[in-house]
Amino acid sequence: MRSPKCILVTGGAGFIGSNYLNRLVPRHPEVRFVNLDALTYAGNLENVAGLTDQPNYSFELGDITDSVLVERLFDLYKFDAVVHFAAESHVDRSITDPTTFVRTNVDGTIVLLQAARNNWKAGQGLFHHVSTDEVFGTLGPTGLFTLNSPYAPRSPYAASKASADHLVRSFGATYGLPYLITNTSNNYGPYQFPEKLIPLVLNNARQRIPIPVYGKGDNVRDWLFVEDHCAALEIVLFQGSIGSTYLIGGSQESSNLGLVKALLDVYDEKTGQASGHSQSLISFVQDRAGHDFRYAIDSSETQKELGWSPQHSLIEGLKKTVDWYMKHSSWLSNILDDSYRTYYKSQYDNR
Ligand code: NAD
Ligand code: TDX
Repeated sequence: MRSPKCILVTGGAGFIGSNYLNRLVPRHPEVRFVNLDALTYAGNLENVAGLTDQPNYSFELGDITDSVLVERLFDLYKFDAVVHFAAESHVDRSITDPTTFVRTNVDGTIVLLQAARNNWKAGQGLFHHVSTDEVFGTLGPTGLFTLNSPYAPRSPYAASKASADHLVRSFGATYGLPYLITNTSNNYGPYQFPEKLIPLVLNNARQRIPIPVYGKGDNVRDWLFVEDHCAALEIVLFQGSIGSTYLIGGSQESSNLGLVKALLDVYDEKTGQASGHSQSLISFVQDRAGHDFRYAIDSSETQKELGWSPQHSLIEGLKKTVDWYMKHSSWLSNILDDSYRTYYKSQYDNR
């Protein structure tokens, strides 16, 4: 069991990073957590508002591509670990603006790696890089991503994350940087920005506007409730074997259409509507360019080594998610500003 004293957590005001901090900060009072986040459209201080009074938590506003800032923070806090969530994370945005993805996901990662290299002797410190199963590309109707799957990213987002994974491993081999990499399937749950499928469906259902399903809705994703993901990341941080890659998935596959229908059933039930009431909002729209057909991940080795397994079935996770969004309608309303409306129009008008 390792015992880091001061951890730089990047992107901790985003969806997964905030769920991670909300879980770990109160559970590990002996560890100081410093959340470095640029508060892009996806970052939101409301997500970590409950942590501001915690003595072992601080927030630093800043960009991971700013090497002067990152070096200053290493100097100030003497980090002995980095947990790296910060990224541009939405595939559709990477299709319209790939350059921003390379800047944050590749350039930002190397700035952090260089700071770790400059501040830690070989074999010291820990760099935990949080990555995605999209680096492995797309699957056909059968089979699973495994640790032997070749890298074959197909979207600019996936390519930028794959580059970051390679850079992390190269720093391990070249400079002796102790690292861990986790590649995870689609997350969902509290605090997810309503550009991703599940919160977008809930937001549109709430507003009674069309729910866009790409193509025929037959693409498949493996869904993981974010609390289960964060539980795995916590074990990886304290117990993961240096130089290892852990695949983390929910083993809860669904076609997009099946998922949207199941989610709307939960939504209708919880809002007291007749069964099937919201299904008429489903609208099939032009497919995503280069749309990966299927993701599914074999996390059996991770489960065996870490003694972790996902605790939520898809339906349980969807129920908790709907409850959360219903209780936090002001969180959602605060996000639905002009920039969201502009984004939504650019993605979905005339699609
Ligand atoms: P998100 O988009 O919700 O949050 C990203 C956070 O990073 C935001 O708080 C944002 O302000 C911050 N950020 C962006 N650019 C930054 C910069 N240049 N400097 C500092 N901060 C910056 O993302 P998420 O869904 O929480 O994903 C977190 C990580 O997990 C990402 O690395 C993503 O690739 C990975 N991941 C996500 C999923 C998923 O389903 N969401 C699945 C697997 C892996
Ligand atoms: O409006 C939509 N309609 C639709 O049919 C949206 C936003 C999505 N989709 C489809 C595309 C995908 O097949 O739903 C599926 C899920 O889409 P997203 O929520 O955008 O996620 P995905 O593209 O699968 O990528 C996600 O999982 C892996 C995250 O965004 C990544 O950050 C993560 O690495």
